[in-house]
Amino acid sequence: MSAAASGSSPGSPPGPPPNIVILTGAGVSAESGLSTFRDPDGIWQQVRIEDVATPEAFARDPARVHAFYNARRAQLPAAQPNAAHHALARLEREWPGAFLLVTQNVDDLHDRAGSHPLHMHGELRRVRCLACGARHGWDADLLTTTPCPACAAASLRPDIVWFGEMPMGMDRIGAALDGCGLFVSVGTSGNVYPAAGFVQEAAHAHTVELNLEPSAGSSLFRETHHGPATQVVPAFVERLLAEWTGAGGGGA
Ligand code: BJW
Repeated sequence: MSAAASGSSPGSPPGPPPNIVILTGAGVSAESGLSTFRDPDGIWQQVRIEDVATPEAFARDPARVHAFYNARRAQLPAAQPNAAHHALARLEREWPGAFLLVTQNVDDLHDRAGSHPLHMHGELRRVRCLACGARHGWDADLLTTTPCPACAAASLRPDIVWFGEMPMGMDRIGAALDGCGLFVSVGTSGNVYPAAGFVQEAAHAHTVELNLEPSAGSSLFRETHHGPATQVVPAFVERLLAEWTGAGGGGA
């Protein structure tokens, strides 16, 4: 967002910094080696949503669902945060206004880069007990026989939001969208709701899409930059910080 776009004249102070909401999707982790969902080599080309990502699939064949998430959890240690994750962590650290990073991703790469994301679709490294409701950090494989550390029932499920389930943190996200002056969507195809509707909820704000290619809702954004996340995100963050804080220069 340029000072001109915010309403101030060239050369004048840009005014108070806008509150920011960033939404990320699988594209931000693609260059870290984690597959996206809907690209030609994406996860939904290998497995059917109906077999692994619905409550009905888990009720029908929990071992199949556990195997899918065990395999994805096991990929995490070898994946490293990339320049886009690091740039967003820097923005969170240095931004003088309110800032919320909302991610649809269930990986932990934002967290490992130093961000404090709201994981609206859950986390691979957490499980939840259907018997007692307790949540636990989890790095091992999960089996249908694994006992809950709190109540010992063999009723654990991945702490993931499947189709038909309510995403997490919706009240906090709604309030942040209402109060934001800048909404930025990074690496998401805009196919899955409610996240795909955030750009319309933030229509009062300056809205920016950073994605490899135009997303399903690209025309809804006021500003778009297309290219790999490791290039377009650091460049965007650099410009934003330089404009609003004078702190360009690529601090890590
Ligand atoms: C790059 C790049 C690079 C590549 N650099 N970019 C009919 C109409 C409207 C809605 C519905 C409907 N029928 C059902 C619904 C609701 C449903 C839904 O949206 N369905 C649609 C498919 C139509 N949604 C739900 O059920 C949600 N719950 C819900 O709606 O509750 C009710 C409610 C109502 C009102 C308010 C609030 C709630 C739950 C959705 C759960 C989604 N779960 C998944 C799987 C679980 C997690 C997991 O296993 O990992 O979450 S689906 C999957 O898609 C995953 C992702 O988080 C999500 C989004 O995918 P994402 O991140 O956009 O990935 P891709 O692959 O689609 O796109 C990647 C992008 O990156 C592409 O654009 C590439 O170009 C780009 N890219 N490389 C930059 N290097």
